[in-house]
This record gives sequence, structure tokens and C-alpha cells, in this order.
Amino acid sequence: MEWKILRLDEVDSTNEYAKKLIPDAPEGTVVVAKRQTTGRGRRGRAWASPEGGLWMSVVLKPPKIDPRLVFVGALAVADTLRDFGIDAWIKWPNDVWVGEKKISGILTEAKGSSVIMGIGLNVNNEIPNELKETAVSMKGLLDKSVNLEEVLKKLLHHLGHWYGVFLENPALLVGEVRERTVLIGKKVRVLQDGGELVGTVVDVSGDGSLLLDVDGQIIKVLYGDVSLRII
Ligand code: BT5
Repeated sequence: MEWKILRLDEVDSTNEYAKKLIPDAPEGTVVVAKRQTTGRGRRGRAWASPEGGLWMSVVLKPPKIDPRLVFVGALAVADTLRDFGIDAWIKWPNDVWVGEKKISGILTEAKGSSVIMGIGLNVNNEIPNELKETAVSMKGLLDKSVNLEEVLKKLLHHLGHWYGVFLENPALLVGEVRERTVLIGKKVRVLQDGGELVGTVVDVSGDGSLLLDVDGQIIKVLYGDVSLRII
């Protein structure tokens, strides 16, 4: 993949910025900002994006929009962390965690036939007080600052790799997520639009959904606005 990197000092949200570049922006366009003033998670939730973190969005033009694309981002982040000696796991569907704390979140959005993959990764940035219990940065884990450019370079390398896997064999991508999620066998509470489910995670199925055993009945939880908590 040929990446074309646009660098900004400050922006509302790299996803919003990238969205405005579509349809003209070619696949592989990357928007990176030092700070976001209104970084977003899913459902308009706020994403803390002070200077020092990696806040970026990548424009992809897959043959079809597929919810499993989010795994490309999650796997690439996990591999990048591994390059720095950090052992991370994927919290289905869109988070990367280290131990009990979130280090990265992915937000994929579609516009026309393009996908904007937003990736937020806490690198050297401060974690706001209200998130200290649940979030962590690479600097916090390694006890030293990390070269942000190096992180970006490695992340793009891994994104290229996993996007290639997605294009060739998305089931392989899911297999890898299954390997790297510690959720299987765990009891979880899933919050969805319609309410909540409590059950044991059985598997991540080939289409990317989560299979949950709820009182002996297997329920398929589709990717969407799902929040999941291990209980
Ligand atoms: C996500 O949403 O995890 C997706 C985050 C995507 C952020 C990137 S940054 C570049 C691009 N531009 C954007 O505007 N967004 C993308 P969600 O699963 O909804 O999680 C949001 C929740 O994560 C919040 O409600 C907080 O609890 C928590 N959170 C917020 N900021 C955080 C941070 N910096 N580190 C860890 N957790 C955070």
C-alpha cells in the first residue's frame, strides 16, 4: 500500500477531516494530527486526544464495506505494540487493551464506497484524570517516551499487511482476532441498543460477530454499538 500522509497540528477530528476529502482522496490517504479538539469514539462519545498521542485516519476503498475491517486496525495496533515490547489483547470489537486498561480505540466509518478508519493510540500523551482507572499510554507502560514517528511507521506497515489479509481472506483475519482476544470463556455483560445481555463468550464467528452463551442458548452479537464488560 502506498501511503500519502497529511500532517496537521490541530483538527476537530481526523475522521471528520478525512471524510471531507472523500471521494477525491485516493486509497491510502492518511490524516495525522498532533491534537484533536473534538476527537470522537462511537456514538459521538468523546475521545481524549491531547498532544503526544497518535491520532490518525486512513482512507480505504475496499471492494465492499465489511464490519470486519475494524479488525485490520486492531490487529495492526496490537502488532505495533508488540514491536515495542508491549503485550496487548483485542477487546472485541474495536478496542486494544493492555491488561485491565484501554490503550487504543478504532472508529471505522463509511462514506459512499470509502471507509475512514480512525485510530487513536495513547503514546506519550497524558491520560486525563477521569480516565486514569481505565486507560493507559505506551509511555506509562514503558516508563519512557516513545518516538511517535516510529510508531506511525510501524503502524502503517502493519496496517498494510492486515489490509492485504482482509482483501484476500477475511476469515483469516477473524481467526487472528480469536487468537488474540482473551474473551473466550469469559463471562461478559454486553450493552446494546435494545438492552443488555449477560453470557459467556463462546467464539468470534467467521463473519466477525461474537457468539455468546446466554443460559444455554447461543446468541450472535453483531458488530455495532456494543459495549462489553468482563464480569
Ligand atoms: C473508540 O470509541 O474507542 C474509538 C476511538 C477512535 C479515536 C480515533 S482518534 C483518530 C480518529 N478521529 C476521531 O475523532 N476518532 C478517531 P468507543 O468504543 O466509543 O470508546 C470511547 C470511550 O473510550 C470513551 O467513552 C472513554 O471511556 C474512553 N476513552 C476516551 N478517550 C480515551 C483515550 N485517549 N484512551 C483510552 N480510552 C479513552
